[in-house]
Amino acid sequence: MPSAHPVKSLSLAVVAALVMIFGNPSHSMAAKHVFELSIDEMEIEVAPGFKYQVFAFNRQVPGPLMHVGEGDDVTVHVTNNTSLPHTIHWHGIHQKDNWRNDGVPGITQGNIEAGDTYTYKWKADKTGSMWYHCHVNVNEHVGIRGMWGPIVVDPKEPIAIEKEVTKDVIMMLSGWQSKYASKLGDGMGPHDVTDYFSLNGRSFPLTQPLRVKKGDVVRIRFYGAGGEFHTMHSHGHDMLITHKDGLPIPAPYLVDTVLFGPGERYDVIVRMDNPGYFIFHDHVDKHVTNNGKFPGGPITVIEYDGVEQLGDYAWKGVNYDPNFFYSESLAKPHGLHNHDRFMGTPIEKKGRKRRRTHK
Ligand SMILES: [Cu+2]
Repeated sequence: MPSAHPVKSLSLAVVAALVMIFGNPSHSMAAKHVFELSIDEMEIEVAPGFKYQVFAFNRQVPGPLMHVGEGDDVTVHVTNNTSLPHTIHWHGIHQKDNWRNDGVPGITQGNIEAGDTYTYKWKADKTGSMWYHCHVNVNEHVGIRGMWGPIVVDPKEPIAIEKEVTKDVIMMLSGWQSKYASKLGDGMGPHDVTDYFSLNGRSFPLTQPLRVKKGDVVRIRFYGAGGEFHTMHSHGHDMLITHKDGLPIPAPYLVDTVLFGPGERYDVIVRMDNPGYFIFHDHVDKHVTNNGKFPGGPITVIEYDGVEQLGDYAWKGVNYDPNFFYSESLAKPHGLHNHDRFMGTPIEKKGRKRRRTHK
C-alpha cells in the first residue's frame, strides 16, 4: 500500500494537535450570531379574503426562524418601525447572570419606542424549542397581532431518536379577532371574541399539506403562540412526545392528540408508516372554523408521496410551499432564516402618527 500523501498527513496531524489543545470545536467553541430583526406594520391574509393588520418581525408572520447551537452567543438588533412600543422576550432562555436581556418592560428595560433600535445579547443556555415574542400589551401583541417566532437551539447531545429525524416541522398555533383586524393597538379584552384560528398564521385552506415519504421520521414542534388552548390530533399515526418546553422528558409516551396552552411547547416524533392522506387538525371543534364556518383553522393533511389523490381532494393543485412548516429553514446551517411566503404587504400609514409612551 502506498503511504498517505505527506501534505495531507501533515495537515491531519496539525488538526489533531489543535483538537488536543482546544478540544473538539463542535463541543466547546460557542458560535457567535448577530441577527437583525425589524418590527413593521403589515397586512397578512389569514383566511381567504380575511386581511389582518399585524406587527410583523422582519415583515412576516410567523417571525423568522432563529436556529443556533447550545451555548452559542446571540446578539439581536431590534428596530421598531411601527407606531407603538414593543420589547422582545426570549421565551425559555435562562438569561443566567444576564437578566437585563429578558425583555420585560418595567422589570428589565424600558419600551423600545417607535423608531428606536435596541440590542439584546444572550447565550443559548437552554436547548430545544424556544421562541421569541413581544412583552408589551401581550394580550394584543402576542394574542392577536402575530408577534412571535421560533428559536431552535440544537443540543450538543440529542437523545437517540432525534438522530433518526428525516424531516423537521414547526407548528405555531394562535387565534384572531375579526373585530380588530384593522385596529392596531386594540383588541383581545376579556369579552372579545376570537373567531379565526391558525396554524403558522394561516387558516385552512391557506394552510399547507405536510408532505412525507414512507419511512420518514418527522419531528414536530408544537407551540401555543397565541391565547388559545389547542389539541392537535393526527389521524392514522401516533405521536411520541419526547420534549416539553425544550427539555427531554424522562419517559416519552405515545399519543394521538396533544393538548397545549399559551406559551407551551411539545416536541413529538411521528414515524410515517401508513401511506395515504390523513387529516391532522386541532380537535377543539370551534377552532376548525373560519368565522363560524367549517372547515377552517388549524387543519393540515399528511400527504404521502406516491399515493394518488381523490379527484375532489381539497388541495388538488395547491401552490405548494415546502417551507410552510419551516422544514427548509431548519435544514439550513445555523442562522436567522426569513421566509418570503410568510411576508405580508405594508400598511399605508394614512394619518397614523408615531406615538411615544411615557412611563
Ligand atoms: Cu409589541
